[in-house]
Amino acid sequence: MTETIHTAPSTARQADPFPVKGMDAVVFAVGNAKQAAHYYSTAFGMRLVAYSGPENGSRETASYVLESGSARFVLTSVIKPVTDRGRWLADHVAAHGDGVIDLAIEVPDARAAYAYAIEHGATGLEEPHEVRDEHGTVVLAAIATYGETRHTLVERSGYDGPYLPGFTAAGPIVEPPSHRFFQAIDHCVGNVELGKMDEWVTFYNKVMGFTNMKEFVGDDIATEYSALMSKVVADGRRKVKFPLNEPAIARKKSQIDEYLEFYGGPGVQHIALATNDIVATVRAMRAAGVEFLDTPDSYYDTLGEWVGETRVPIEELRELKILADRDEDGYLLQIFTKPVQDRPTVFFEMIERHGSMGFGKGNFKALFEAIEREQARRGNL
Ligand code: TYF
Ligand code: FE
Repeated sequence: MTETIHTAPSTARQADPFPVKGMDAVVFAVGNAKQAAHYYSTAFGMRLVAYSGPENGSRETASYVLESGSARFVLTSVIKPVTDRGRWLADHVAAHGDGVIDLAIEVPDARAAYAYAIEHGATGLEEPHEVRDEHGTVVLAAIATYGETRHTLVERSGYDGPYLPGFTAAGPIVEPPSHRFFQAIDHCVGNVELGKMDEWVTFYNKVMGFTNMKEFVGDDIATEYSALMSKVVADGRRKVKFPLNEPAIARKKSQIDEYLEFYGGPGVQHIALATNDIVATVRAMRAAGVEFLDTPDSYYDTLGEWVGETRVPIEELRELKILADRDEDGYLLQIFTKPVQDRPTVFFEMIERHGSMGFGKGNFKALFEAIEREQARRGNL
């Protein structure tokens, strides 16, 4: 069951303790960034905009920056570890496989954000420091979050380079689609260990002043079919939304346990990407070879009765296996990819919102059953 809780600040006039502009980037450490950049270009319709590697002074790592609207991915690989940073990256890929190392957040004032976080109990990883080139100055700082994941705090203050100092502009790998597959990052989900979800919710409440969104999955629903518990934290203006999952003890092995086992600890589970045309996006991504979770036909037999009218006819949702959900604010359409690497770890969600601020709780049963069918195919259930 989902319940409603109210944790909004007591007065609307209260200043935002931790102002956030939005997600700056999702940074992945991967085994082969050159090939990953190709995948996100051809299969996700992203555009390569910047590069850092041996050709422009980075002898240890290669990084590719891809964009789709306001969404930015950075893909980094080690070429030859020399420094502690290079060895850490190589070890990270060895331990976790391809994964997210940084959910970078754009803030108006990185020094103030870092000071607030540290004062409220965060572990500092990088003190605020300026980096500059001919395009201007960026202030960076970083704090630790779950697992080996970090939040870099990025203050861009008018910087007009293609990404950060050290990166040079790069052309697209293939001609990007005329209509973007997605326009923004909607939310970024973390998996943490059994019993740790509330600790991480409290971490975001205290360290970043984030508040809880009303939708969450409790242990009653968890043991019935979902095998996970989930709560969502977000900044005051709902620019960044971070659901946090922990496994629940159910009859079967939780999908979250499977992730923790194969990732080797807590980390980012899925990135949801906001699209304004999920039908065209799913058609194009399927044509490019992206695999999505299957949804049984029976889901669509009763969908119309409870979800009502949506922009997309039910028959088209059925054909493409797109899920729909409705709440008091509106509806949403969503679909989930299968894991995008050999390890059953990171996956993506495509989401088209029409008023609903939720995460698709009406779909949890169908979704989690689909995930469990895949888990069984892998022999992990
Ligand atoms: O982000 C969310 O909360 C939804 C639902 O393993 C969800 O996308 C939760 C857990 C999960 C897959 C999806
Ligand atoms: Fe999601």
